[in-house]
Amino acid sequence: MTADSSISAPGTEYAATASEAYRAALAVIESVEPRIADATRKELADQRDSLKLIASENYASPAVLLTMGTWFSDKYAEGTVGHRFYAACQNVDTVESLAAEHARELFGAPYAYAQPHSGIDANLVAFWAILATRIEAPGLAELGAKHVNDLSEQDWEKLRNKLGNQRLLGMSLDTGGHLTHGFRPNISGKMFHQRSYGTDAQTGLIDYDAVAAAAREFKPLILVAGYSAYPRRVNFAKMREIADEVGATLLVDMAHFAGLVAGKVFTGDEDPVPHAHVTTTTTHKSLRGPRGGLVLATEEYAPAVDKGCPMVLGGPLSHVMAAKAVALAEARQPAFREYAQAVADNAQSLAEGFTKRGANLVTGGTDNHLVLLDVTSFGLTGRQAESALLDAGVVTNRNAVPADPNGAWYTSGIRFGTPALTTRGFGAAEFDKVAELVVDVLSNTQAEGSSKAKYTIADGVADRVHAASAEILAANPLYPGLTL
Ligand code: DSN
Repeated sequence: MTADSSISAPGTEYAATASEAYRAALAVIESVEPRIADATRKELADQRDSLKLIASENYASPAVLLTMGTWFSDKYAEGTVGHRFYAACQNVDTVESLAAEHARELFGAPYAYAQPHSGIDANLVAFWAILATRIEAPGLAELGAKHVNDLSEQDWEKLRNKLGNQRLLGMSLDTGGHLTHGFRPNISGKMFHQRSYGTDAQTGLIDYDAVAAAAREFKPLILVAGYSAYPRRVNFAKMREIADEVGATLLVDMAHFAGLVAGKVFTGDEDPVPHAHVTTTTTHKSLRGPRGGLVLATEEYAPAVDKGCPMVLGGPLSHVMAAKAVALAEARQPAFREYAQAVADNAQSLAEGFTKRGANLVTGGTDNHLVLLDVTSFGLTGRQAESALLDAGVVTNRNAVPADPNGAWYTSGIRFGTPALTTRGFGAAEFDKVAELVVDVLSNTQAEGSSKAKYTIADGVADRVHAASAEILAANPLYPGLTL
């Protein structure tokens, strides 16, 4: 199946009105700090002129972007809908209720929490909601207390030690897991005793028997599924079976692929929401909303998630919650399903484009929105490949591959994602061309001596690739009709 390159960018129908709004906004900013107005114009020009292939980025619609620039930014609203620590939150209540309602309807979740400011915040809320439900609440009941403030210093210290002495099993960073899934440099690795499951050394795929064996041995309180750089789908029904067998809570972090869940590309066992106890996501990646986070939960965990503020969060970003509501409303439109399917189809096309040109992909391909290219066959590190591609106007990010000999800084891989360019209207043919351009750059780039960072690109290659990509970018404009 190939993508339909007629998928139209959101906001085209009101581009003239959005242009007026942006021109007015930039004129106002110009009068106060012209350098910010300049940088804002330049950012749009740069995004318009480059091949954005960062798997975690997208282009939100003008409606979503404009929603963030309002007076909701000025309002404090700690607490939750109808139960705030501040007065005059009636309009924030409307916004937060709508964001949650759209999220519940879109994902078929019993409960949604729209306050997290980011993915890490969403995961922190989830961790503490699970700890509150499974450790704190029974601990209080055992001590005959209703609230932590009713405990003696000694009892509170015991309970605190218990809360800080729990186990978490998640996917390893080098096989595609995320920093917040228990890695020591991140707070998740400091809060929990952590262990990782990886992927099969031959196939690169998750080995569910190995995950089950690790879970039986380690007995985690929380089993985390989800990834940032694994180019394959996950069977969440199997993950839930494993969690149930060892008494773990299944937390799925769908930050990367929420758009494919919303667009019904991932259904049945591949849809995490009916299987997970708690599901977290960002809203700005394949979901194409504002930068932010979201937590979905079963009835069991909902009351604790609803206390995300004050448990973990401060005042919610009400202007961003409003933009989440707008983006989620967009994602409920039939056009979003076409978009999500095109994201997945385009990733196939990109992967096939690489493979037929002899490039080496982790797991041999993809069945989600991302492709992980092992660049060692080009004699390069990920760092060198990322920089050379950027010189040619191709924006990607370097990424570790499983058991990466070059570590997490230099890496041996480049991660590519299709959500952003699919929003611009790229289809299968354009993604095949992207593969050709990437291979052109990498096969004409040489590492300098033993350096893991320095490189040389053959003369004329960057210009050739710039020119070829300018043609496809012009045929698929970003924000068509939007003029500043
Ligand atoms: N920074 C995100 C990504 O690129 O995958 C994850 O936090």
